[in-house]
Amino acid sequence: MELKDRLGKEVIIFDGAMGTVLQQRGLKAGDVPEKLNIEKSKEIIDIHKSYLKAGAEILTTNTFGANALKMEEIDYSVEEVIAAGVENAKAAVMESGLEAAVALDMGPLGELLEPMGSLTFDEAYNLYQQQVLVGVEYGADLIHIETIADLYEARAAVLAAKENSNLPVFCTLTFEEDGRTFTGGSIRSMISVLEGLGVDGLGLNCSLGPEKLEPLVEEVLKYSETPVILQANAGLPVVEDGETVFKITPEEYFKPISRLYEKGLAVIGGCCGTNEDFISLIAENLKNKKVKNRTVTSESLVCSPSQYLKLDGINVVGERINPTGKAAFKQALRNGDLDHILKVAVEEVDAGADILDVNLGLPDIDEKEMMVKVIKELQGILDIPLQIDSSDPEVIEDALRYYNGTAIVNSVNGEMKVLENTLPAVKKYGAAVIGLTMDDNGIPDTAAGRYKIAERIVKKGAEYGISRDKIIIDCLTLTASAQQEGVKETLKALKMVREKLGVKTTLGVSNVSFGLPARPVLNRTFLSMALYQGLNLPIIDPNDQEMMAAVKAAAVLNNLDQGAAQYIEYMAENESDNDSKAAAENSGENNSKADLKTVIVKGLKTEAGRLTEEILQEKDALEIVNDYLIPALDTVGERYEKGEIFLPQLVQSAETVKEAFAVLKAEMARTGGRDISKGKIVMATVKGDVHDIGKNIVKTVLENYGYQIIDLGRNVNIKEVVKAVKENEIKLLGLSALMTTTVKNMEKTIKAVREAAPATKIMVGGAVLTADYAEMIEADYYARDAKEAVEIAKKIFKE
Ligand code: THG
Repeated sequence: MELKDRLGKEVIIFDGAMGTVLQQRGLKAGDVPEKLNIEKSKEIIDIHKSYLKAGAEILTTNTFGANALKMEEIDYSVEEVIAAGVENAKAAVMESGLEAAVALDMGPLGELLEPMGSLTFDEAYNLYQQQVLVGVEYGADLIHIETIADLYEARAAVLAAKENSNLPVFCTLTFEEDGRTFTGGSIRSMISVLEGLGVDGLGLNCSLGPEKLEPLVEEVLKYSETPVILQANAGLPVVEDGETVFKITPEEYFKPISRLYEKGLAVIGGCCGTNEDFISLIAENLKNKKVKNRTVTSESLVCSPSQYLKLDGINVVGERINPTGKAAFKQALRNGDLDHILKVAVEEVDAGADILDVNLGLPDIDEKEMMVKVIKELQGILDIPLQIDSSDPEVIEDALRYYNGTAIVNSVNGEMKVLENTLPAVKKYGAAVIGLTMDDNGIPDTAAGRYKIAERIVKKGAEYGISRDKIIIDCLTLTASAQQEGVKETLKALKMVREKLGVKTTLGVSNVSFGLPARPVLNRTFLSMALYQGLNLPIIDPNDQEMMAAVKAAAVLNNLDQGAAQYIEYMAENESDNDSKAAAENSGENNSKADLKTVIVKGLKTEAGRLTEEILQEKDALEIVNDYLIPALDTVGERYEKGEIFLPQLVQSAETVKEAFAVLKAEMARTGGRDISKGKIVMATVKGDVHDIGKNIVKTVLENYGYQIIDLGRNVNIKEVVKAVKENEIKLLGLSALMTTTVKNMEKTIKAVREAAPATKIMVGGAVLTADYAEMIEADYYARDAKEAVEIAKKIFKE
């Protein structure tokens, strides 16, 4: 049977680690494993063969880092390395006489994507595309994307794989113990996004041992309709005598695997620290076994990377990102003033919106370009799902491509042409879609007529492979002043759709009151009536507290908000918000200074620059740094540590402070005032380690706390570090190492610096480091993350 037919029915055995096995065979820190495809192909073929003998049915090519960014450092091209990689795996299959598929392995690119880093989505896509094309040319049987920590990068890789090949695509992400990826991605968002893109297998790899990953894999098994993959590490690596060792035995490794097999795991292999013994134990027990049936909880949901939203109760869609009737918004769109738009968005989120509708339709702007820009900016500062509102299928397609999550498309209607132009993109990106109950003949007068169109949309959706739980029907609000009898038909149609079609419903509520006085009363009453009929997604202005209160109340009265918990919480928060607003107004104080802090916490860059200039009229630069910038960053750091915000928002706030700093620096240059730098820090990623993502994040954050960073880059020689430390009389040095193999070089660097500059304090960080290990290699401080690095710097540079 073909692999694709067996997938999800019979357990499929993957191979185990390549990198750690190569290290055991003498690969040195800093050596590029992919080079060996060409220089030591026999050794690579040997390792593949050992996995085949152990029972692996899929071999992963030794091409984890074979992308153009990483291959810059070696003498071979991406094409040479991947061609050799695929050929080695094929040769192993041939020589062994066993049957196995060859998976083109693609790992992370090694640089962060926007907004956290500088790599664009398109650049990431192009890098992966290049790998896919070579893999296909040389005959890979499937594409395996693995160890990805950023959902956006996973999306780029999966799209590159699917758009440039017909091969099955597997994708596994790497999670930390808190159930999130390094950039804050959640399990549920991963499932929603990858399943939406139509991958053939999804799951987890690397990071922890199978026992620690067990609850996370259970969550995937509970919610993923797609076959589930696990390739865990042989436990967390520990460093003993400068060597990295994985402590778990094959037997210990297999125990949780066998439990997960009972729960429906479909594809099983190993990651760092595993070898043929691990694979052979799995194969002995599970090869060719039937995948256990599991009940999948299928739910309507939309998501951002860090937050998913179950569409099961009442969820408010904020309508304010929309130029209709708003001169200021139109002007902002024409001027490309994104900050105005972002401010509107932040306000809506603060007011309690669950989803934001994004409509940028103005005849005299390039809607497509603007839509992509706004989406990229919005997803850098917010983490609630978006609703793409456009009548142009091309705008929708691009918006869905660059949106890092599962969005709602607003909208299609019952016209065949519209359905045919829009549904393919909805399906391709796994979005949900709003269907308006109108067609070429307009809006039917009767509820039955609208229901019929709703039925047609659901049917057409099914033809494109869009399931009911991704369809939301809008029975269309009519205006009470002009079509009074139509209002009740809308409500009737809504009830029919809810009860008979069983899909979710939405309505733009405020239409109802056009042309009549006291519109809020009509809006609120209509909203309540619609909620009684089962409206799920009211599109409203969330800043209207009465409307929001009606939504919260209806959730209680419809028995959706058990124990009225959310109602009580909302009312309590609202009261205190209103109190503090009133207090601020009464005190008559100009709020712009308090606002600068908020603006930084929210990540509004242009606004931060503008406010800083304003405050400079009254205060000097250093005061601004100490009174506003630092406290704002402290707040952001605390929220990051609590898991309330994630890496994209942390970096965004740091970048926002950069804008404020730029204004302050310009002012210092003009007036020749005091130096606002809080001290000089040298930073470097140690010799042998080319991974500098972590170091770069820490650098950005430290810079924005006011420290001057002398960045020596990555793979830095010991001598170079010593020289920089001595020449600049450095009080604090930061060293980073991501790989277990380079920690040894970190120790050597520390020794050399100690001899040359005994007064310099050294902090260390990196994925594999622990406080214990930092102490062992005689670093002064261990910085778990950027926030801790700041605490250390504060201690060293006490004023
Ligand atoms: N169904 C679906 N989508 C929709 C609608 C709908 N999208 C657009 C609209 N209707 C809902 N969104 C808005 C957005 C802005 C305004 C109203 C509805 C708005 N209204 C002010 C008014 O009502 O007078 C005008 C300006 C102002 O007060 O600032 O701004 O029905 N699927």
